[in-house]
Amino acid sequence: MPAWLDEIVAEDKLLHCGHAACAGCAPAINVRHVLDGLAAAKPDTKIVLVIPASCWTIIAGIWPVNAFGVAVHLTPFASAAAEASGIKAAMRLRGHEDTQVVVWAGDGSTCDIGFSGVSAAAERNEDIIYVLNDNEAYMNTGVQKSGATPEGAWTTTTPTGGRRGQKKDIARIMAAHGVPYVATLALGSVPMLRDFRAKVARAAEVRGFRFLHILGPCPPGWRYPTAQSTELARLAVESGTFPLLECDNGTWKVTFRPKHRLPVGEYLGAQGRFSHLTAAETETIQRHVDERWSQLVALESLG
Ligand SMILES: Cc1ncc(C[n+]2csc(CCOP(=O)(O)OP(=O)(O)O)c2C)c(N)n1
Ligand SMILES: [Mg+2]
Repeated sequence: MPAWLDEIVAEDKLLHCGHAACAGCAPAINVRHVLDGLAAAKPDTKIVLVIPASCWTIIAGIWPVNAFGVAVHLTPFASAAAEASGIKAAMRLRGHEDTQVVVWAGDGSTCDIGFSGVSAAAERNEDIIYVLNDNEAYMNTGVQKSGATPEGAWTTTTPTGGRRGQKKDIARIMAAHGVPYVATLALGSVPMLRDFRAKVARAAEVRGFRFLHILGPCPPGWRYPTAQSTELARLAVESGTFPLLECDNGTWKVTFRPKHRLPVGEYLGAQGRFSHLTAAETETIQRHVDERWSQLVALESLG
């Protein structure tokens, strides 16, 4: 085997080069930081990834092909959280209590089709890490609207005028289950990377149901040039559209506070999926972002 191929398939790489993600796929960077962060937190820990139907079924590959350097278990939408719970129970029975069982699931799977299973696993406080890889639509099947699609966004099922109503607030819904740890994460800058890795490290340490909601900018679905994924994540956070939060044992905290929140139009204007919005519609979205920000700050002061 040539040396460069050796390097690509090296055992210590948790996501190998040559995987099938699109150019500019932000989740391909995010997943590396989740896996590297978990491995760094507990070097001897084995990781099992549980992936329901999504872009990542394709990217991970089907046996005997595996783009990951960890075990991968592919599932239907509805059963990902249940299968992860079962794998954890089996590992415990075999004496591998420390195995991190990690669900890596899309927003369609988590917020809509598989939600009952996610809610049930959270309610049982299963000892798993559930990661919502949120690219804000059913991307693998061609950009259909999900419960996590933001207000005003074009999708193939909201072709005229964009999505009506607001994105489902899944972080607060999951926190309302009383689980030990919920956090939102995005990779848009070096300070955000620090925030991201701190949250993964915290998730590695906590026992019980942990929920990480990660924003995953998607060039073909959001319609922006492939080199801009990190910039899009930065604009999402700094405009307050995707606030970085955590709820650690019931205490809410805004973990990253932009000095000056950017106008939401700067974030929306960088993406083709919002190009049809009028000034008045952008104003309405700005108002909703401002209202949610005030609610979060109030939640924090209650903690
Ligand atoms: C029950 C069921 N309905 C529909 C599909 C087809 N399907 C496969 S992947 C996918 C999109 C999933 O969207 P999301 O969970 O957001 O993940 P993404 O593709 O965006 O990564 C759909 C609809 C399926 N596999 N199973
Ligand atoms: Mg999706």
